[in-house]
Amino acid sequence: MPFSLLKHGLFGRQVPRRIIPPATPLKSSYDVVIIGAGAHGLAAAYHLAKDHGVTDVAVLDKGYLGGGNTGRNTAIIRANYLTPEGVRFYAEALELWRGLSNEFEFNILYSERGHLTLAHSDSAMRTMRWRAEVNKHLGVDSEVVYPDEIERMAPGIDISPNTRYPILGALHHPPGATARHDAVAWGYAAGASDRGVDLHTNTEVLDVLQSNGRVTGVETNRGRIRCRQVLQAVAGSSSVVAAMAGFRLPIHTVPLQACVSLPLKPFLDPIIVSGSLHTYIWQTSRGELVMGGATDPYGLYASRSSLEFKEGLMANTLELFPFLSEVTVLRQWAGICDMTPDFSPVMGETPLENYYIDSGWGTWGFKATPVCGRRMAETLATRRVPDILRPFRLSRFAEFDQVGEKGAASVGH
Ligand code: PYC
Repeated sequence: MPFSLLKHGLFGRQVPRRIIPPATPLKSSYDVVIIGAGAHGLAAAYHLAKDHGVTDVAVLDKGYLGGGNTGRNTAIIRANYLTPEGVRFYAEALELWRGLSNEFEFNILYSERGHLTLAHSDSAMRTMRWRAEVNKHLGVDSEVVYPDEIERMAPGIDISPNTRYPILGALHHPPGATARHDAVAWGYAAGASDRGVDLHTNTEVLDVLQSNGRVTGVETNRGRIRCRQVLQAVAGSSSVVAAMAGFRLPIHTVPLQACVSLPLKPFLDPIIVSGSLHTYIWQTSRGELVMGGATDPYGLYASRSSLEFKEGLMANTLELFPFLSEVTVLRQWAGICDMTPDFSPVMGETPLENYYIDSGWGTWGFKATPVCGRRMAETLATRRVPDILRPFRLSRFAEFDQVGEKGAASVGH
């Protein structure tokens, strides 16, 4: 809980605070242009200003603040990855998540509820043991648990051995959490704007300008902007914008659908994931069930929903929680995922000098927001890629040095 909330509660005085920043005029030049006003771009702007005093920054977005994947993900936070590079990176994110409400003086509804990744086969159990050991080695709390314990944590789950995919065990990750995704974007936006960053919505980048292999600015639907550095943070459109900058990314782009039910009486604390059943589910503080499954099996830049997805997801979810059969689905939507071959992100330098990327976030981008913002800001401000980001460099694909995280994806692919 933010300390300010406690203070206002005790003293009964609360000064109203403007969360969404006011519009500012678009200047013809900035030190830094950030393309994409999702949570990652806004977090980078916030840290540039707060940690490095770099405030001549414009964040541009073709739509509204947090209107892309930031507002379309299912808000799950965890650090129970498979590779040491991945675990180290997401562990830093967890540390930052815990302090964010206080830092913003604004409640992002961060809720540590635990995360269970179910295993339905011997090989899945082996992967869970592997992940638990790598996690613990790096100080991340994860342990393998067995069906009785799973049933205690998730009452109503079917642990009987007679199902299509009996539950043999799970990776239990107590720090697994959720947060209000819009609030995260608003918190970073307000913090960046308070420190002098300009946020320009409805401002679409149409081209990236360059000279002698170096970025010099961007062309937008509102005119040309000159700048010294650019950060591209446009989940779902990474290849399209990179093409404007003149390079290719090893990314294919697919939709990921999700849905939410009408509210139910609270019964489920942890986040439950089943890779074999292609389903994950958690319950919000209002009682709704947030559910999702596998990515759509075709490349597409559209965010429409399908009945086929909903039918498949419900059939699989009911195998885990048969008593939910009368629950009504309230709303369904999709986000657009930039998938990399090794299921790890691409961050850092590009073939175009002073043009940096924060991309390849597939189905795991929200949880990385704070660390990504902090470390991408550091990269731009110091012009040096920090060690924690180095494994995720674009050149790793040409160097045959991939960071294989498919075994830790919560979503079927
Ligand atoms: O990686 O935890 C995850 C996740 C959950 C839903 C989509 N991705």
